[in-house]
Amino acid sequence: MNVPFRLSRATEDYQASDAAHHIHAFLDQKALNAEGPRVIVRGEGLYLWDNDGRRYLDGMSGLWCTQLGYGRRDLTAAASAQMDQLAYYNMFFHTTHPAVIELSELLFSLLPKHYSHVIYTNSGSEANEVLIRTVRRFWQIEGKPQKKIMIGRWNGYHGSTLAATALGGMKFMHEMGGMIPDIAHIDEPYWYAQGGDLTPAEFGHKCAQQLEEKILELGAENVAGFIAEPFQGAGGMIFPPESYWPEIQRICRKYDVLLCADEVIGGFGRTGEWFAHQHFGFEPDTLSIAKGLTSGYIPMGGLVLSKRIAEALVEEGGVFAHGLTYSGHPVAAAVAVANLKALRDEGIVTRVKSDTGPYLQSCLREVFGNHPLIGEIQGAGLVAALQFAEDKATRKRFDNENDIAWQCRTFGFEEGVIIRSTLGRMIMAPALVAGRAEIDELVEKTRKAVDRTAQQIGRL
Ligand code: PXG
Repeated sequence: MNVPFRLSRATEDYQASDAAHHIHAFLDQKALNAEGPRVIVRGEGLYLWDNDGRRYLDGMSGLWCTQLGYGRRDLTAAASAQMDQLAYYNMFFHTTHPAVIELSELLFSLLPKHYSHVIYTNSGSEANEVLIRTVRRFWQIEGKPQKKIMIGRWNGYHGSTLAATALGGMKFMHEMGGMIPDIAHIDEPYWYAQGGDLTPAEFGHKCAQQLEEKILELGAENVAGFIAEPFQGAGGMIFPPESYWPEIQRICRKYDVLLCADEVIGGFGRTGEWFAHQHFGFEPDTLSIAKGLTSGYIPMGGLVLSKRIAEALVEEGGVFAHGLTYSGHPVAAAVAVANLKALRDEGIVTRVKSDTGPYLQSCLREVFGNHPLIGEIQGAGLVAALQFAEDKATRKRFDNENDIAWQCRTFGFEEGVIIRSTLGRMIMAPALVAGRAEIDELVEKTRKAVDRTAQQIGRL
C-alpha cells in the first residue's frame, strides 16, 4: 500500500492553481505549466510520496539539505516546544535568548577550534551576502579599506540573491541582472571537462595558480577574499584534484586574502567529516553554512568567523551596522540543536565516514566502473557524481550532454528515485541516515535510469 496520506484535492486542481500563482525556480514556467509539476505531499525517512500515491526514494536530500531524512518527530517537537515558550525574539535590543546560545555552544563544539563567532541568517544566499559585508568591514578595521574585491569561480554557486549571484559563476544568472562591482572570477577545477592533456594533479595546481595571477592582476592590496565551495555542488558535484586546495591556501596566505569556504552543501556530515574543508584538509577563515544545519526543517543559515576576524570585529570594530529580523530565530535555533544532537549522538556523521559513505562509493564504482556511458565517478561520503562520456578514452563529452542527463533524471523519476542532473553529470546526495539497504535501492534504481538512457541513445 503506497498511499499513507492523501489530501482531498485532485492533482490537476493543485497544478492549475500552482500555474496560476507561482514562478518556479530555474524553470521555464510555460513549459512546466504545460507538463504540470509533481505534487509532493508527504515525506518519511528517505521517501517522498506524491499526490497520486507514487513513492520516490529521495536521492538528493530535498535540495542537499535533509540530513536526517523526513518525518523526525524530535525536530518537530523541538520546534513546537520552542514556539510554546518563546516563539520569537531578536538579538537587536541588547537581548539574547537560550535557544541561540545553546545552538552556538553546540556548533562550536563541532567546529575546529580556530572559529569562535557566528552571524546567523535565514539561508545560504544571505550567509554569502553577509560574508561580503563582514569581510569588507574586517579590512576597514585592519586599516585596509581598499581591500574590497571578492574573487569567486566560474560555475561556482553561492545563492540567488544579488551579491550571492555575483559571487557565483553562473554566467546565465549574471546576464539576468545578477552582477555587482568589485567581483572577479577564476576558472573552476573541473579536470574531466577542462583538464586537456594535464594530469589531475597538474591541472589542479594550474587552476589554483589562476588565483595568484588574478590577485596580482587586481593588486593584492585590493583583494578582500576568495570564496569557493570545497567541492562544487550545484555546478555538477565536482571534486577538485588533490593538488588544488593546498595551493589555494598557500596563495591566500601569501597575499593576505581571506579564504572563504561555502559549506552550505558540504557542511554537516555530507563527506563523512563534519565540514567538507576538513575532508580536503584546508583551513578557511570563514564558513558559510545553511541547509544541513537544520536538516531543512526550517530555514536557517549563518556565517562562521575565525578568531582573527571575530576579534577584530569585537575588540576594534565598534558598531557593525548589520542585522536581520530573524537572525538566530529561537524556533530555528531549537530545531538546529535537535538536529545537530541527532547527527552527533546517533553516530550518523561517524557512520557516513566509516560505513555508509564508503559503501555507496564502492557500490557506484562496482556498478558503473565499466559502464559504457560513464567516464568518471567522483564523491566521498554520501555525495557522488557520475559523468557521462561519449568517448571514455579521450574524455569526449556528448554535445547534448544536458539533454541526456535530463532524460536520465526523468527515467529516474519513472523508476522511483530522485537524482539530479547538471550538465553531463548525474548527482546523488541522499540523507545521511541512509542505511545499506536504501543505498542498494538508490544505486539499483540509478543503474536502471542510466541503462535506459544508454539504450535510448543506442549505447547499450
Ligand atoms: N551556497 C551553496 C554552495 C549552495 O549550494 C547556496 C549557497 C544558497 O543557499 P540558499 O539557502 O539561499 O538557497 C546554495 C544553494 C541544486 C540547488 O539544484 C542547490 C542550491 C539551491 C537550490 C538548488 O543543486 N544550493
